[in-house]
Amino acid sequence: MWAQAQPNIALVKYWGKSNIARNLPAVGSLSITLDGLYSRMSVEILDDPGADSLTVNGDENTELLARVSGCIDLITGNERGAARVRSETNFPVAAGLASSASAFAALVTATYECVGKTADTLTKARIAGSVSGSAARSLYGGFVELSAGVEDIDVWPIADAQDWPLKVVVAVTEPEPKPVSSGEAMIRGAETSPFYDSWVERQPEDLTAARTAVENRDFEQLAAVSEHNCLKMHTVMWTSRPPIVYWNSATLACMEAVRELQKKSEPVFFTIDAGPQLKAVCLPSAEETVRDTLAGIDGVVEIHSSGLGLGARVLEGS
Ligand code: 2P0
Repeated sequence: MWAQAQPNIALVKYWGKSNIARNLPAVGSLSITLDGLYSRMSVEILDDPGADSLTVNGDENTELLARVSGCIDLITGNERGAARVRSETNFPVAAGLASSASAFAALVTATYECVGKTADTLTKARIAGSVSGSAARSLYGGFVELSAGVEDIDVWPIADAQDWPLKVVVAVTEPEPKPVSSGEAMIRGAETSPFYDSWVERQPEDLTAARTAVENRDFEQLAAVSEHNCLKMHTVMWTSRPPIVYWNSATLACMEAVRELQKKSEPVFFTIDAGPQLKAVCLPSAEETVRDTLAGIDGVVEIHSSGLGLGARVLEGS
């Protein structure tokens, strides 16, 4: 039995933790769940205790194993048999493409199914989010908002994928894993960037602007607030000590290309996460032009095009 979840791309970003031990985000966020990329997870729990194992696309993976085991324990308790976990993805992992979001959303869904327990989506989202903050959003499809409470997060969908069928073109400029994990980078930013406090303080106004833009299907407003929020997050990263710069020259060339398309009135904007890949969000009418333009840039090694999709789910009959 397999469960599937897709990555989500935050337009208003999660960056910073209010409680590191519980992995509670310091700010709310707003994202879109993709449909073209996926993580699939299969969980089997043996009768006998022993070491858990994890394979990712057929290869043994020890790096993620502790987080995977801990995540399963949150659902089953730790007095359980050894878990055999298999993961399949159709995109590069740990390279700023939100692979941990889709992986942990799929893992929580697969684990509940495996042990025959039921829970509502918010409960699953909170468990996924306690392991990887962004994973909470991949439990839901379409447009998703997460609010950062003092005790726990709240997550809910604000529009379905088909309500506003945006497209996302991902330009991969470096498929290798990133040098600094987002978790570590966030903690460094909170401790050292002079802009961190104002980042946290100003987040509610960006969330309101983005939510209103989604409600009104106002692409220009969504573009303006998303680019602004992305650049503010990267400002916190750049001004951390030591600095964290995930971009490379191709990332900048992609950004410039998006600016040029905007000058020609193409409905497109960019966002960039904790990695050097650029995500161009556009209306369907611009998808082909955006894809062709980004594919032609030196240093772009892969292009993925995607619509918006559903939240995490069990793949029936698998
Ligand atoms: C986001 N990112 O909102 C932001 C934008 C990256 C940049 O959420 O530490 O891997 O495991 O909770 O979930 C990446 O964060 O971080 C992330 P942890 P996660 O999508």
